[in-house]
Amino acid sequence: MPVISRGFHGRRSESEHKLPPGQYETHDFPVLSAGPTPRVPVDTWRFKVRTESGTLHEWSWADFLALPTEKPRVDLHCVTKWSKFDTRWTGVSLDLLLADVETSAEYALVHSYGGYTTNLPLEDLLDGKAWIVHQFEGEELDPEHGGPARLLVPHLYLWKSAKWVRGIDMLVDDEPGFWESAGYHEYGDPWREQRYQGD
Ligand SMILES: Nc1nc2c(c(=O)[nH]1)N[C@H]1C(S)=C(S)[C@@H](COP(=O)(O)O)O[C@H]1N2
Ligand SMILES: [Mo]
Repeated sequence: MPVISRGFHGRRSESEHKLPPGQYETHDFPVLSAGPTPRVPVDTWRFKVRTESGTLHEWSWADFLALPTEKPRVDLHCVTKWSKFDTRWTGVSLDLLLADVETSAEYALVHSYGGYTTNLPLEDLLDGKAWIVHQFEGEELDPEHGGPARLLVPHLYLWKSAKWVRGIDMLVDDEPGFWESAGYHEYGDPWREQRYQGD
């Protein structure tokens, strides 16, 4: 184990402080998709929350657009080691979307159009930590980046931010999603470098 870190010898730049261990900064916006980009017309788009008792809460695109928005400015951290600082989004907080959802479940399984899934503790979607976003840098979200709408959970590695989101199931028992079943960490905190199972 090295006892002297590189940062010890000089002042760290502002952006180095924002970089979790093992990450580098990029100014690009890479596209990482496990399959083809689904094209989801907004007139058939639905966002559905299902509780552990089977109660369904459903939003059409018009319902979704009628909700008050927030404009999170956040840093993104991908498990493939790029980080992108100060990205600007527009969307609806999960606090608002889940406000009337009665559940005692502790886990969420997020579903996307195209079949992708990812799991996380329900509390990681609450308290101002997660949004369903439909704009990036003031423009409609590109299909490649998850348009018409994606989940944004910036405090976890970006694979948790499901693109083309279509719903969230509340689960009493945790269930791994797509990458979590393939050996990625079940939680994925970039600051603790939780890339793979056992990290
Ligand atoms: N539906 C869906 N969401 C997804 C993915 C995917 O393959 N399908 N890839 C994840 C991964 S691994 C990353 S790093 C980010 C990439 O988002 P971007 O393509 O907008 O950079 O989306 C995440 N969300
Ligand atoms: Mo990723």
